[in-house]
Amino acid sequence: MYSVRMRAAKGGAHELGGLHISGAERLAEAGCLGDVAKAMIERALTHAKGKADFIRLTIDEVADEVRIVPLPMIKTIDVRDEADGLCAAKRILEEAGVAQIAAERAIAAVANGEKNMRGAMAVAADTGQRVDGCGDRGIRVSRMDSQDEQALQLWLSSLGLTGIHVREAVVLAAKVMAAPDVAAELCWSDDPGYVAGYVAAGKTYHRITKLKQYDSARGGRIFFVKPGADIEALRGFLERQTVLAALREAGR
Ligand code: WAQ
Ligand code: MG
Repeated sequence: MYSVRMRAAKGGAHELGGLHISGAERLAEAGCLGDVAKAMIERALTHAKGKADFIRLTIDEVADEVRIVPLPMIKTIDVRDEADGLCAAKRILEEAGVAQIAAERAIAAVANGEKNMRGAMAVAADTGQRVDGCGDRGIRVSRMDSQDEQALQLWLSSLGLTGIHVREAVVLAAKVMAAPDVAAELCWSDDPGYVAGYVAAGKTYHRITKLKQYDSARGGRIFFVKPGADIEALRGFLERQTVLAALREAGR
């Protein structure tokens, strides 16, 4: 099996100040690499945020042991507007043990950040202080995929959920929820036309139908980590451990 990762930017490479356009990560057998790579390149060239002028594709064989993790349950919370959505997000975060100040700081960091990151910020669940030390890049979760893509697609469509955003987000959230010391994750897309986001905590992916205004290109991800967490171990798991997310593991 191979890990395939893509990151694309406009105005030059990310590390040279380019604007992040799109990223993707999959696991694939050798025979599927061409198709997976092709789909990723197309995505970078046809993205709503603009046409990438920098595309970095990385493919490497997965040699280490693969961990199977459960997919979360999905619960949709229908909200009127983004203010209601953010209220719902704060409530769920607090139930997950995130301090109010930490939730508010994190939301402000995503909503007002002057530049979108290609990765996620890790912040302390008690204070909201940034703990990852990864700067503009953040922690990029990779080396994950579904264990059975067809089963995942069937399950999502049975819930009325189609489209790539949810599919990718639940797989990512499954890995994040299996990580050591993560209390919760908050995310909303940077795609201007995609306003839904989620809070993942415990075994549940709480979809919130509006977390930002339509047409806004501001989005991001925050991992709330428990006090005393080993950040290097967390980052190692999120960036390097190969993970397959499974329905069966979740008892469904
Ligand atoms: N690792 C860490 N952070 C990431 C990753 C990753 N692999 N991929 C994206 N991010 C961060 C990065 O800061 C992006 O700017 C931000 O998240 C948003 O990424 O159920 O599409 O890929 O309908 O635009 C939520 C689905 C979709 C809600 C979220 O995020 C639903 C989405 P995007
Ligand atoms: Mg995006």
